Amino acid sequence: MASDTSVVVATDTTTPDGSYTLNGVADGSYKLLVKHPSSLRRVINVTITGGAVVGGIAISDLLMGDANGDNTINAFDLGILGGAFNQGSDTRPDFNSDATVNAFDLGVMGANYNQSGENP
Ligand SMILES: [Ca+2]
Ligand SMILES: [Ca+2]
Repeated sequence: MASDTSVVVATDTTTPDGSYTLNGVADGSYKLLVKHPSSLRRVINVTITGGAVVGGIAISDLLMGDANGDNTINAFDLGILGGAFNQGSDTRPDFNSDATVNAFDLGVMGANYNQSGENP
C-alpha cells in the first residue's frame, strides 16, 4: 500500500480467501496495490480511519495470465504456458488454479492478452 507520495507504508499477504488487514497506518487516503503472482496489478483507492483497514479482494477481480510476473501479459507468458502445457511441473501458468495447465488456462490468458497492470 502506498501513500500519495508513493512511499510503501504497509504490506500484507492475503489469506487464501483474499482478505487482508493493514494495521498501524496513519489515517488518510492511500492507493492499495494488489497483485497475485500470475495476475496483473490492480490499484484500489482506500481511505484509512482508525489506523487500520480490513478488506478483501477476490481472485475473480484480478486479470490472470502473467506467468512471469512482469505485470504484462504477452508472448513471454505464452511461451511459459506452452512449455508447461499438460506437463504439471511449472504451475505459474495455472491461471484457473485447477492444478493443470491446459486449454482452459490458455483461454484465461487469451482473454487478457496484451494488457498490462495498473500503475499507482
Ligand atoms: Ca508477463
Ligand atoms: Ca489450470
